[in-house]
Amino acid sequence: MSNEYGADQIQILEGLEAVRKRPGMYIGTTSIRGLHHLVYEIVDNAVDEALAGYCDSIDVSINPDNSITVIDDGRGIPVGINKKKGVSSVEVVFTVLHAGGKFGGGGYKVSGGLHGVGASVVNALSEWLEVTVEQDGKMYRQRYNRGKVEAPLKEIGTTDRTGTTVTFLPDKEIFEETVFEFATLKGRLREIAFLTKGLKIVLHDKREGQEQDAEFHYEGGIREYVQYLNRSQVTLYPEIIYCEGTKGDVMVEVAMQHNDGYNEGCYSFVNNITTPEGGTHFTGFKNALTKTFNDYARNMKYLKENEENLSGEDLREGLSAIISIKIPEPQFEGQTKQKLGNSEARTAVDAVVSEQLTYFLEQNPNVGKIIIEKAVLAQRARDAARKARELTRRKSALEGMSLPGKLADCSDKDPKNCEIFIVEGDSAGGSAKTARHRATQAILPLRGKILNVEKARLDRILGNEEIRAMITAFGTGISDDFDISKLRYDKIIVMTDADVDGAHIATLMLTFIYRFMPELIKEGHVYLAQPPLYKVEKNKKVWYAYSDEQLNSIMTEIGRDSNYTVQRYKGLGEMDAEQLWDTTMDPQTRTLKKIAMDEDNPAELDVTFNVLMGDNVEPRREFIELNAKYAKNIDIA
Ligand code: TSJ
Repeated sequence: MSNEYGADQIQILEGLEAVRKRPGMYIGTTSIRGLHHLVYEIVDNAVDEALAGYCDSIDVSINPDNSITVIDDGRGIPVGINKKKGVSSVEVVFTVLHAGGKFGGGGYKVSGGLHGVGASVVNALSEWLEVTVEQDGKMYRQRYNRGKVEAPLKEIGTTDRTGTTVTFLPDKEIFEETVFEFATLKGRLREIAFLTKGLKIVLHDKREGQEQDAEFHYEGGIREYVQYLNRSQVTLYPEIIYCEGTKGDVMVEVAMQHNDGYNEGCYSFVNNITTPEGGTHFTGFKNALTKTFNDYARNMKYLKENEENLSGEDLREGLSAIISIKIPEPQFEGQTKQKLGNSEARTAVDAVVSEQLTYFLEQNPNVGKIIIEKAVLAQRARDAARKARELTRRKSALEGMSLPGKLADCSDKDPKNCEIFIVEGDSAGGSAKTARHRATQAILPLRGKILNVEKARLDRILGNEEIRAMITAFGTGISDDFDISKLRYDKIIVMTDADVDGAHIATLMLTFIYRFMPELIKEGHVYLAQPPLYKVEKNKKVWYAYSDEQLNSIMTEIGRDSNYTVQRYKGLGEMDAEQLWDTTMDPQTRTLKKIAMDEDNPAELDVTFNVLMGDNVEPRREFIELNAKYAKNIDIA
């Protein structure tokens, strides 16, 4: 029977052609984020097999040619002929849009939201893709090129295992970038492993010279996730509060624990996908938490009748929590389609958390007391902060936003042309003021180490002079008052010494920006300046080296035996204005690192900052990792 050019096949080709024409409609973006989404999409299919109870382990490899291989030990995609389409179910999965999991029977298909668009989308956007199925002692294989079938699924041998293996090479015609980042994949795979208790996920980087592996396997699931979030914090009690239950079609799982810090670290997920904007499930959690703790505080007489209720914010100060639900048909709302809309999710989470948290508090009154005491302190501090803030707001309104005295502002009034250098130390600030291009470059020198915002409450943070100087210079306001349209500079460039202290100061500044103005980072306005480490001179010619490797190659170039000098820069202050301009500030020749963040894994980034700034860790090594992960070299020249 040969119906290769039947109506179905023509429709399929048109479908995949549409994906190639408008990839953004299917994966959101063709940037590196979209590239990583291809991996998540394939992995999600294997995770569904794990959720159905048939798969224990998933193995992901970045191959030397930058293709990706995903292997699971599930049942294998069904190989039989699909009656409706007249081809194998495997071929249906890879060629029909939205086909994933809709064949066969039973099973609890939960992929949704941004992912779950189907393996066919990955296929359409890959130069080639190869699938191998091992099932009932036999091995089957099929290959595709840019979504087009090479030949029908073929039996190629025997096997004693079962599972599915998919290898694909993202299409260079489609993606702006085709080099995968190990750290990004690692972060998301760790997250999936936390959210899917018992599932083992291994990641291999097989690219030459950067071979490495990571393995994730959490029998405790989201309980271990909360421990991980609090790993560099001082926790207020050893227990992880855990609630689990199903209401109607909604499966609810919540884990939480307070630390002695001031940040709220609550992350919600729907079908394993992060919902940074929350939604009904998160609202249900917050409602249950606030009501249960207030009822408890009144019953236990921690709150007197004339005292105000504790607010949700007070109760969530220092709280690390994971809210994970599984729902058959998630509805996403809002501009970015990241906010859950299903009202049954709110009632389900509210019911499960209210019931089980009440029970937990009855069983653990000592924990209840600690949490209420923390919230009462938070309530008092919040009142003080509100007053401090109103004061600064009124002040800035009265003074018409007077700029900080130390700021050497630029003269150009169009923010698009302007940049501000936040400079460590008064002496480097002085050189920078001399060196700068006055029309477009502003300089704000900061004295010494700025306040660590991870270790202070809002009232103290807003009382800090260096921080207030940054807030007024940027012009945007902070937190709820933040307004990006008021940004006074297109680029905010943090310029510190190229040593451990400088890295620490840069991290303090980035932490402040991240906590109070995260949109600046999301929108790509924040950069790190890259001062040189060495100056090499020979016969009045000068070279600058920004790394040890670069120094080595310069030395090789000029010959080590000849007459030269090498100067190691210890700080910005050792450069005169001209050198600072030439090496670090001149837009024509400098290199900047843009600070970026992985929006698919906000929890990881939050935790990176509190690990960096916490007491328990030596920050330098992690800071270098942070740079490697979130900062990209961009040459402006
Ligand atoms: F979709 C895919 F190709 F991207 C993909 C699917 C990739 C990988 C790595 C794994 C999988 C996959 C699919 N693993 N396991 C499955 N399972 C099924 O497709 C399956 C097997 C049996 C039955 C059944 O009802 O008997 C149903 C399903 C959905």
